[in-house]
Amino acid sequence: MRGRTVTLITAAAMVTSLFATAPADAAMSLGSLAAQRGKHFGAGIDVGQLRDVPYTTILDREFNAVTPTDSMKWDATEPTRNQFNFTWGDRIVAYAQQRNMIVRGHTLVWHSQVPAWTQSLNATMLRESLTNHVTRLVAHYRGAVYAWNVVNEPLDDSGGYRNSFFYQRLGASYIAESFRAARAADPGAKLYISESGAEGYNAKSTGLYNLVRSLLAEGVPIDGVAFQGHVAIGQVPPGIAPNFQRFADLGLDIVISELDVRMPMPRTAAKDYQQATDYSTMVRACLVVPRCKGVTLWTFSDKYSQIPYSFPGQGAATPWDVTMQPKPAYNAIYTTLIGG
Ligand code: G2I
Repeated sequence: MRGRTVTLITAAAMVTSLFATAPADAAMSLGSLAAQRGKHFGAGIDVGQLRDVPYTTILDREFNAVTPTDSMKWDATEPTRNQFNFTWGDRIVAYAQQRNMIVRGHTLVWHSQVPAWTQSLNATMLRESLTNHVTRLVAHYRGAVYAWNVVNEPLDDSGGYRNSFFYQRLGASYIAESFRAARAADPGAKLYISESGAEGYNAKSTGLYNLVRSLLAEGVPIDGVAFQGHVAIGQVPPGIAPNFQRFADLGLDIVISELDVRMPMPRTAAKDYQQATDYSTMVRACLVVPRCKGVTLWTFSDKYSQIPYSFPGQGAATPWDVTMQPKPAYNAIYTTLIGG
C-alpha cells in the first residue's frame, strides 16, 4: 500500500485519506479488499453496458459480484404469460461466470416493472402466475444465481404492507408463497427480502423486522435481508449497524444491495466530500456486522445511474463520473475497506 498504512493514522490523516485522488495500491481493488474481509463488492449492471470498454475495464478490475438492474425483472423475463425470455439474464450470468463474479438475482416479485398481462388476472390466475414465474426463473438459474431478491419492497413507509396489486388481490400470503416456490426451485440459492428506506431505525425497518420474524416463525424459507441503500448526501440515517444487527440476530444474512448517494446537481467539491463520507459510513456499517455479506453499487458510474431519471434535478450519485474518472467517494470506499 504505497505510502499509506491504516493502523497508525490519526483521525486527521483519515480525513486526508478520504480525499486522496489516486488509488493506494493498483494491485488492490474494491472486490479484493472486500473479499479479504469475507464480503463481496458488487455492481448493478445491465447488458447494454457490457459493450462499453472503459466501463467494463473498471467493472472487471474492481468488482467480484454483479446484479442485473433490469434484465431479470418480470417484464423482461416473462413479457407474455408463460413465455420466458432469458437471453439478457443469461448474458449477465455468462459474463459473471467468465470472471468468477457471483450473481445476485433481482428481482422475482415487485409491484413495478411487471408486464401488463398480470393486471388482468383474477386472484387464482395471479397466484398461479406468481408461483410459475418464481419457479421458472429460479429453476433456470439454479446453481448460477447465488442469491435472489425474492420479494422487493413489500412495505410502505409506515411499516405496513404496501398496497400493491399483489397485496390487493392475494393478501400478504403472496410473500410466503414466493419464498416457498423459490426454495423448491433451487434449495441452494440464498433467498432475500429486499426493502428501501429501512437502513436505519424507523417505522419501516421495524415493520420489516416484525414481518421477517413472523415469516421465520412460520417456517418460511428466508435467508437474508437486502437493504437497498439509496441515500441522499448528508442524510445517511444514524444507527444502521445496530439496525442490521437486530436482523442478523434473527439468524439472517444482510446485504446492502443498491447503494448510491445522490446529490442535487450540479456537483461541487463540497458535495463530493460529503458524498465520500456518506459512502464510507454505509460501507462501514456492512463491515462491522459480521453477517453482512457485501455491498452492491447501483450503479458504479454516473453514466448509467438511474438517479437523474428517478429524482429529476439530482445525480452524480456514484463513485465514478460519466467519463469513468473516480471521485473522492471511490477513495473513501477503498480506505474504508482497508480498515479505516
Ligand atoms: O428505482 C431504483 C431502484 C429501486 N429499487 C429496485 C430497483 O430495481 C430500482 O432500480 C431501477 C433500475 O436501476 C432502473 O434501470 O429500476 C428502475 C425502474 O423503476 C429502472 O428504470 C429504468 C427505466 O425503466 C428506464 O426508462 C431509464 O432509462 O431506468 C433507466 C435509467 O437508468
